[in-house]
Amino acid sequence: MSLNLTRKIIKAHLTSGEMTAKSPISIKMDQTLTQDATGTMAYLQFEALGVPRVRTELSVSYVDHNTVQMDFKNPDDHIFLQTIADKFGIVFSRPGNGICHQLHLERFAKPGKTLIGSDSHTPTAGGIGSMAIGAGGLDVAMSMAGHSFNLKMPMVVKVNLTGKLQPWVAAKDVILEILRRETVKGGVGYVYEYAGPGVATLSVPERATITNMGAELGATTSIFPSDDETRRFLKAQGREADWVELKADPDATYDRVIDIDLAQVVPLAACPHMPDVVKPISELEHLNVDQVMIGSCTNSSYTDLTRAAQIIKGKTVHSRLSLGIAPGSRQVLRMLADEGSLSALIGAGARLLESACGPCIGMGFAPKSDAVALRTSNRNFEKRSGTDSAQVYLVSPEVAAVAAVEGKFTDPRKWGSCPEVKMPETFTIDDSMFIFPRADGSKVEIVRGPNIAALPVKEEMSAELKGKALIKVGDNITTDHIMPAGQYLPLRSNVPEYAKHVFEGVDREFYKRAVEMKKGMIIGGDNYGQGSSREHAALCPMYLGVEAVVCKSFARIHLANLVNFGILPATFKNPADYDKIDVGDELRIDVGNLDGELVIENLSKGVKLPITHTLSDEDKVILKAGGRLSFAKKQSAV
Ligand code: MIC
Ligand code: SF4
Repeated sequence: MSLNLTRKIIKAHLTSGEMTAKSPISIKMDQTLTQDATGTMAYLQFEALGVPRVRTELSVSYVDHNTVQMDFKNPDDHIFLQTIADKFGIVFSRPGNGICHQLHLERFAKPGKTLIGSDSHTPTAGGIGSMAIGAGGLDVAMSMAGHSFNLKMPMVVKVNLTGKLQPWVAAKDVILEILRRETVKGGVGYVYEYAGPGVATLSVPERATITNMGAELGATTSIFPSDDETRRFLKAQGREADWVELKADPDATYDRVIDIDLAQVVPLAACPHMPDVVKPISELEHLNVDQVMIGSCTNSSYTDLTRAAQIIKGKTVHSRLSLGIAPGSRQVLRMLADEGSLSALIGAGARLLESACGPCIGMGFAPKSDAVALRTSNRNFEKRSGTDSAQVYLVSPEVAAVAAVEGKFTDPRKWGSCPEVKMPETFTIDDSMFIFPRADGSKVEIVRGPNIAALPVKEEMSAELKGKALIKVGDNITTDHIMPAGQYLPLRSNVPEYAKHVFEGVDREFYKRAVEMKKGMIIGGDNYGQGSSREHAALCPMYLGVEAVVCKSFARIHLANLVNFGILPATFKNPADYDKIDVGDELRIDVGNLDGELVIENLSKGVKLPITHTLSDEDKVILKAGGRLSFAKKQSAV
């Protein structure tokens, strides 16, 4: 039977289940990655599983999110992560080495391999033909311990690329065009598989920009074939031996097809405050710009920054704004320095930021009040930049660089000839900021500073969930709304402290109310929990006594995280019933039989509303046990 690429890789890694759309399957994960903001919790959970050493082909722990060291908390996390990596056989990427997704693409990702990462942009590695999936830290911990990863068999969208990008049009514009058509929830349950003659015209970093932002579609992952271009990239990284050819069978079938003629794509921007609010730059030219940021895991590659350098070389950044640059890795930074591009950027007045996530996650370089900020990153959720009133637009490095000089949105196609940047034949390879683990780590002592708090655990689920509606939110609520990052990132390994900020940006009284009411439920709209993989958006509400989230629909990773932490994820059978619950209403769900018909009873209003779920049999057992960790521990005890 002829197969598309997604089904081929899944088939080669399938450990249980049928490859029928939406049915539960398990796949073996070859590689794992974590970053520091999700990693501390993932490794605490891995430790609790009691496995002496990781059971993957490769596991890497990156430090890239919490690099602003305002006090002991972040450096304490770093040394905890370093020692735990050494003990359990994990490669450790030291702070300063770069952003996890850029680094993984450069040094470790392999075509045809599976990768699970505790970060929603793990699909960046799909640019090299890896089946790379973002998940909560606990799922990554389970994979490190040798367990298969559970998911619903995805449907596959073929993105048929034809033609070639015009000058000044970038890979970023391609994914923005797809977001414009598909929306931030259009990809839930799908893998976006790229095919067609246009694929060969895109370099691996360009492909990775597209697969990276596939996360914004809500997709399970995105993937490109592995072809001669992939081989050239791997060869330039000194890794030609990692190359294998991979493509769909010629008569493979797909669940949907999208056609994109690359030649028709124009420079675009995602406007405040969602990645799918997309407009052509030509319609935004009336807007002055107050800040420009080139970096993040989406557009911080060698070619991205070299092109930006060529655009602004010899000019000065407009007096109205600040330009920040954050090269994605040490490799990128060194090559920029060695080839003179760094000097061109600094000469034009760019402010050099660390090779880390930084401003993308509200860690420094916040815009001024009401600022129009142009960023090459992937998320422009309200308040994420650290400034509540900022208006963040997501654009290509080309558009960003031109705006940095002009001081306003400018269609770059008016700007003369677009600089040509060739992919290097050889990248500067220097792995000295990776620490490779010793063969036997059993004697290594794990260093735990005071910021590493104990793991909270939940008791078994009772047969009846009862409590008040603690909050009622609308559609497309992100995990940034639920569990803000930015200034609170240093609290990631300290749940009791971090939990004080649940829903803070939406409703300042949430924490107080949840503590007073002890138990409760969350009522949500469509695509609840979209965005990041942070499991704290489930773990901290669980810590505050949230027992169920009832909404119109869920984002994939958050749904899995709720199950992992013993919170019932249910959806209204009739979406209009959302209107029949208000904050403060007394609610009840009988969960004695999760296989039967479920209702949420609004005791305050005297109505019974039918609800449903998509839980697998295993999920039901996990929920009953109080979450995946309690379940796994029970299993290993028998
Ligand atoms: C993000 O971009 O929101 C993050 C920070 O990288 C998250 C992970 C986290 O919250 O630590 C993600 O995308 O998963
Ligand atoms: Fe880091 Fe931003 Fe990428 Fe998340 S989206 S991994 S915060 S650079």
